[in-house]
Amino acid sequence: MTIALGDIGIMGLGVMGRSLALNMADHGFRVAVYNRTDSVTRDFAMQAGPEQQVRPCYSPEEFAAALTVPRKVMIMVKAGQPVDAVIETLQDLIRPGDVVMDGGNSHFRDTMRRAERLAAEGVGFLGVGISGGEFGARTGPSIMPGGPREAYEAVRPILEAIAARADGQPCVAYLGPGAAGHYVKMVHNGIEYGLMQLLADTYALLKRILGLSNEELVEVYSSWNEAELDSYLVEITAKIFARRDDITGAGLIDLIRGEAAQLGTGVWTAQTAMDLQVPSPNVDIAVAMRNLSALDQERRAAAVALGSLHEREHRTAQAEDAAALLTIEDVRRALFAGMIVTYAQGFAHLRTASTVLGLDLRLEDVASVWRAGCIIRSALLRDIRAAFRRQPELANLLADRDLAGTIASRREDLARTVRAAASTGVPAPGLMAALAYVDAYRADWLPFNLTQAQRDYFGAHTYRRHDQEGVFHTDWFAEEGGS
Ligand code: NBP
Repeated sequence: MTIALGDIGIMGLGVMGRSLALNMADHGFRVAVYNRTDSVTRDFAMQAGPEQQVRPCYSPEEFAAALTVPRKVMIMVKAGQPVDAVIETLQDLIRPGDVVMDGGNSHFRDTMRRAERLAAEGVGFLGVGISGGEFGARTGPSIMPGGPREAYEAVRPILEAIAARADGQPCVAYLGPGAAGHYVKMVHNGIEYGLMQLLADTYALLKRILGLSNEELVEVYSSWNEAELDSYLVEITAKIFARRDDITGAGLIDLIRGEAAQLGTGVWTAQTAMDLQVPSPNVDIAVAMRNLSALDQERRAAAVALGSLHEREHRTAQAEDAAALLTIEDVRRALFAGMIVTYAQGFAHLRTASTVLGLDLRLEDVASVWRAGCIIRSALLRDIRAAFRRQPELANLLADRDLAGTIASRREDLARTVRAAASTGVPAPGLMAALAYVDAYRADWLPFNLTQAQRDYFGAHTYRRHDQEGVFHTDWFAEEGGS
């Protein structure tokens, strides 16, 4: 009996590889699979069952021979050195015209390097960001591919078939050359960090200032998810507060230690934004707060040394007044403003990166791809997409007519919420960063004439003037010496 050759192959049967293979098979594609550890492949083949169009392979040679030519291969292994190891394995088995995709969270600079290496051998290399976790990969992820256009066209029918759908359209689009796909995925994750920080802030305020119970939090976040805040992260937040522990029957959330871990994409987003000189304080603060959350022992010691303002009995009358003024509705409106600001920073980052790194991104397409399937999907992305459709070259979403109107109408809510947080000592750094960003972004005057003067004072770094063209330096010491 001859076995039909695979339409696509997946190397790496971890959480994501397994789910993508089954998703592809569901859509009628024949999938050859290979995993470094054979037992994983065997277990997966048993789980998939004979009716699935999945063909297990137990050597890279068998895997390469099991694919129709030109081959289409998706690497789905841990990012970093494992991706290079897999490419090394494939090197002698693939031919010019084949397409290799890396579906993991690879750093964009690694993707550039790998693309260059494989292009020299006539192999099309696509860096493909995939978001949605295990469930998304199985049922419809958001897919962010970048690389040679012809390589994308070769795999396009498969990616379009397995992607999530929003308004009937697949959440996948060719995003640009080189590492465009992995860059967009990195910024997606940075925005994810920023949004999660905002949600952590709102949880702290609702719990510690307004005293809401877990049951009340379920109701609040569920109702928020019904309107403009409709988003995956708000939805799962409500579900998390509802979850009871399997072992003790208590609310699970209260048993989880508040030490936030991270895998690196948030840090990469903050680092690259710094490199490109794009302000993205909501990503920066989210990374910083995860780091701070891990300093458990230090924070306990500091609570003794500095005193904790969180408990009611330690609050001043003024703090009580600010707390008494805060409403759930304020927090809701502040969160929505914070979300807009966080997306605005992410898209502004992509706008600059596109120019500097030649990614050739259409931000309308990015917003479109993020509408469903991914972790940062939200109803707001429809408005964001509309904004970039109206003005493809929009520098910052805060300058969009509609979104600017929304932010303007929420500024007071954001300020009231931040005021209550500051007065009571409940940290809400995401909301604070968002407010500062809005106020600084719209400011017609900022105090950096002073900064420039200081730089010139101690380092002769020069400055520019309002009243004359050119670059100036003042001999600051002359006056000191003379007086
Ligand atoms: P898993 O941790 O579930 O699986 C890792 C895979 O990498 C296994 O198949 C493992 O093979 C393979 N691997 C390793 Br580790 N080192 C290898 C090497 N040197 N050579 C060959 N194979 C090697 O990962 P995952 O969660 O499926 O994630 C895969 C990629 O997708 C990562 O880049 C991740 O960041 C990204 N991602 C994950 C999610 C998510 O929700 N999990 C979402 C979006 C993106 P073995 O079985 O032989 O050890």
